[in-house]
Amino acid sequence: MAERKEKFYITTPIYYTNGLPHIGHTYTTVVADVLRRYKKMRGYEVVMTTGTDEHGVNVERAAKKADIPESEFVARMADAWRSLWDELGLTADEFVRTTDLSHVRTVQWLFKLCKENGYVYKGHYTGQYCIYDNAYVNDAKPGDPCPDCGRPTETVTEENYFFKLSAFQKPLLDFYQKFPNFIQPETRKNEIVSFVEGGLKDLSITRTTIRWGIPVPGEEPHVFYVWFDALTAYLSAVGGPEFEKRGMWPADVHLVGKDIIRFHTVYWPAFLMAAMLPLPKQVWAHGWFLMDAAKMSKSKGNVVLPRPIANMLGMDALRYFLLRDVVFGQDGNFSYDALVTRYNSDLANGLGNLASRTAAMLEKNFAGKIPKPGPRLPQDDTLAKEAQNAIGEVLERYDKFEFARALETVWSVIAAADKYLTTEQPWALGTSPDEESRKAAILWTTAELLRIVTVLAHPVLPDSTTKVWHLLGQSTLLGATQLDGLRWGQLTPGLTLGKFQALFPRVEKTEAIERIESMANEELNPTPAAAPTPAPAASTSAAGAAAVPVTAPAEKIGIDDFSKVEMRVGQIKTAERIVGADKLLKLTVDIGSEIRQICAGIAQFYEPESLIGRKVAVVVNLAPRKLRGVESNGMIVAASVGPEGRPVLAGFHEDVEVGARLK
Ligand code: ME8
Repeated sequence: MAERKEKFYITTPIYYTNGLPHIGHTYTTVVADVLRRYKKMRGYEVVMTTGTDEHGVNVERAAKKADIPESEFVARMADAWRSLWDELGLTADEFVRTTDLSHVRTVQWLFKLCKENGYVYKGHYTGQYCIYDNAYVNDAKPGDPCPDCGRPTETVTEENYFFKLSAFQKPLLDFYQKFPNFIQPETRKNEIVSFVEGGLKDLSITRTTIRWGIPVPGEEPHVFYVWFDALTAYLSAVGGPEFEKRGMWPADVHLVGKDIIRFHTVYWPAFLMAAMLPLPKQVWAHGWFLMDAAKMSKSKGNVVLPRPIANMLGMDALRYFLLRDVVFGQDGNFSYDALVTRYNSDLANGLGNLASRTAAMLEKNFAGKIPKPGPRLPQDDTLAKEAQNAIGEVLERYDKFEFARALETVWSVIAAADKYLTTEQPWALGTSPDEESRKAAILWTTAELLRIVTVLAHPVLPDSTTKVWHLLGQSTLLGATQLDGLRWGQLTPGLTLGKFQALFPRVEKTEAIERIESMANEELNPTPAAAPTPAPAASTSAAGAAAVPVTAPAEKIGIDDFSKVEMRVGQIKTAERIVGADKLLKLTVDIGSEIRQICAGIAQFYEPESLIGRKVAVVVNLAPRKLRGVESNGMIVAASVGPEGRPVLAGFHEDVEVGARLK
């Protein structure tokens, strides 16, 4: 029987459902995804989990405001979180919802174990509570603000079940000492150790003032207090009471933001110690992404959204920026300017340019095949050594969660290759046998370096490296490549290059930022006119309009209504594709009185060049709007054909004058 691989279990926090993911949540989830891919490439059996934290007062209030039952409210929110993660390629192996029955059972089971072992008792508690952060504020007096969010705390007195946290001061301190890597980074560890040394108070773990929570069996109206409920999700995700069967618990790393480190390094191990269950191996607390020096938060309204960035620059670009620009563990400022600068310099000019140059030279000189290298010169060996050394260095850095430094090393190899090409100038060599042989050595060396870089960068840039992998003629699954077997010299001569696919088209900074911001604005303040993904409707429609499936005959309208729509004959002057919007073409259209810029959702069916000069029907009095961040001033009319709604532009069989009105 094959031996079971060593396991690695990674978690992200389970996120609150009172809003949608911003860059901060995306950061933690991206890091988890990078680790998941990396550990697989190191031969581990990996499970990564995320999920939603769905109980508590905030949800009760939000559901009431939305006038829907709590269960429906959280179901919608959980769907939205899950589908955004899917869209961004951040699909976890398990997605836990705290309203899942399996989770409910796990929480009740954990409570029973803690109670049976004598660590739970009933008492009364009065304290200042922040309902936004779901936490009592220790030592706060009535009227004091919450130190985290600054909003007023509320005085709460109630009968609670208490957890004897005070009994765990010494066991926790011993544990931190025995496992010095449990809390990362080191600075956070010192903080937690002094907090625990300062003494621990018992903790209220049930509430009677909240309805929307997991019931304490036989003790209604007690429901579990959020942290006892939420933290247990890590165990529910991998089997709950039957965790041994699945073999994934304990977690190898809980990834969290520094805001919730105390819950993870004090409460959580104490609960598990009380229940005599295995403890997680590590809690890694990263810093915050700040916007204008303040923590990004939904309540402050200073959030950056991931989707517009992914739409404009690609998800790989966002992943790269998040990991490259900030030292993992420290706070970092988010700026679109820095994002786009990195994109152009490191991705478009760096990796993208090296891949396209190499492919073009191989195409031209070796009919699109990897050549057999001629005799090596010392400079080839120097580059080879640099790439080979980078392998060990990058793995070490990934292992230490030094993502920025790992990428820095990979990019130093890319820079060395650029320099090598500039010095060796393969394009200046002629066609004599010696020169051909030298060319082969140079281009094989460059392609081999590109292969190494591709494998090393894969955990961070999964999509673009997969394209480069196929470009290099590799037929294996890149994500299954084992990093431990990666060596210089494994690129087989004779392989035929795959199709070149654009990786990171250069973008103009101001325009890119404007479009990202505009898309974010559309997402935060949706208007019916601003359809996020234009798709043709199921009947005659305007290309570029939102899909409105026609299920019943349209309501009859009078001529007055019809005459409100001003349609004119237009002639397309220019047409181009839009970076970051696969379905849209940007057109300029002469409508007689002026030239208009109009976006049309026809890019998958019409080549831009084929449209120049074509006469089309244009709705000219439609309010201007932005599609994928590009201004569109009017709408081109098209029929929508077949099940996939292929747009067919409406046109004229006789010559018509530009600007003529359609009636
Ligand atoms: O705390 N910068 O959920 P939450 C970096 N449900 N990371 C950030 C961030 C920022 N500006 N904002 C949020 C909860 N995060 C609880 C957790 S776990 C058992 C229960 C990330 O929706 C970071 O990982 O407030 C932080 O810890 C988490 O989102 C908080 O998410």
